[in-house]
Amino acid sequence: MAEENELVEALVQCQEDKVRSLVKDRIAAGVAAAEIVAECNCGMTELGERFGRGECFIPDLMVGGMIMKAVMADLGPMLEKQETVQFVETVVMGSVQHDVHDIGKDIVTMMLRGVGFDVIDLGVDAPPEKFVDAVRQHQPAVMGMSVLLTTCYKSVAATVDAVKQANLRNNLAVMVGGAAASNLLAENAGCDFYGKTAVDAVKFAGRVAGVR
Ligand code: B12
Repeated sequence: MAEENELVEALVQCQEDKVRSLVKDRIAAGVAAAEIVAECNCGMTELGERFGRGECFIPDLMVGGMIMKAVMADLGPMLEKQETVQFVETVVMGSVQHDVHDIGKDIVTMMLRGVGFDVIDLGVDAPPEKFVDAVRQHQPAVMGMSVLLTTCYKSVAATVDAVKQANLRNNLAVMVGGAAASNLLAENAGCDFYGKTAVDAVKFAGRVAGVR
């Protein structure tokens, strides 16, 4: 197997020790954290595809998720420590209602904090009212939603609608991402931006804050 696929395959096979040792090698070799995250993401996507084909089961996804969290703990200092410009802007971030996937949302949160945003993390399964309350209280420049389940499309639309109903949509940039998100979802649900990766989230928030 080619060296660049070893990490992906180790993650798919849920080999925690091997994954962490390969990640440590990459960190030592100076590979950027975002690149390591992207490689791990390929492994998680492949794990999900195997689950979709009935080749592995929920416990495998859970173990994969736990390994990914351990990797994030190893990468944390790199994700959180970049050339920091202290922004004054706030971002409200959460996984939408009925969705408990949090790994991608946490990576986005860490990377935004890394470039100086104040991120209010609403956690997982966050109902529209929780987003509305946070936007009202913290007046963020950006609201970000993470969605991994296609069954949660309506949660994305309901969250944007609730924010509009509360008259909080003006001056708020809304972004959506996660494995189930797309440009089409963003458009249909009334979001301003769809981002494929955490780096896209950081670039969009930076543009909104007027720094990129
Ligand atoms: C691990 C995992 C789990 C774990 C989650 C652990 C955790 N703490 O998060 C557990 C076991 C809990 C789980 C449960 C379920 N899961 Co699951 N899971 C996965 C898996 C394999 C990996 C997800 C992951 O962490 N990826 C790695 C992270 C880094 O990627 P990411 O979240 O996409 O984030 C990146 C980008 O998308 C982006 N991003 C993320 N959020 C945002 C937000 C913004 C604003 C922006 C700009 C960018 C952005 O940045 C990140 C880094 O670049 C996926 C497969 C996949 N393709 O995603 C299935 C998957 C999402 N799960 C799936 C399913 C079906 C389920 C269950 C319904 C299974 C069941 N029968 O119970 C439950 C649902 C639970 C619920 N109510 O939410 C399906 C969804 C299918 C669909 N079309 O809806 C998938 C796609 C697997 C599959 N192919 O069938 N799951």
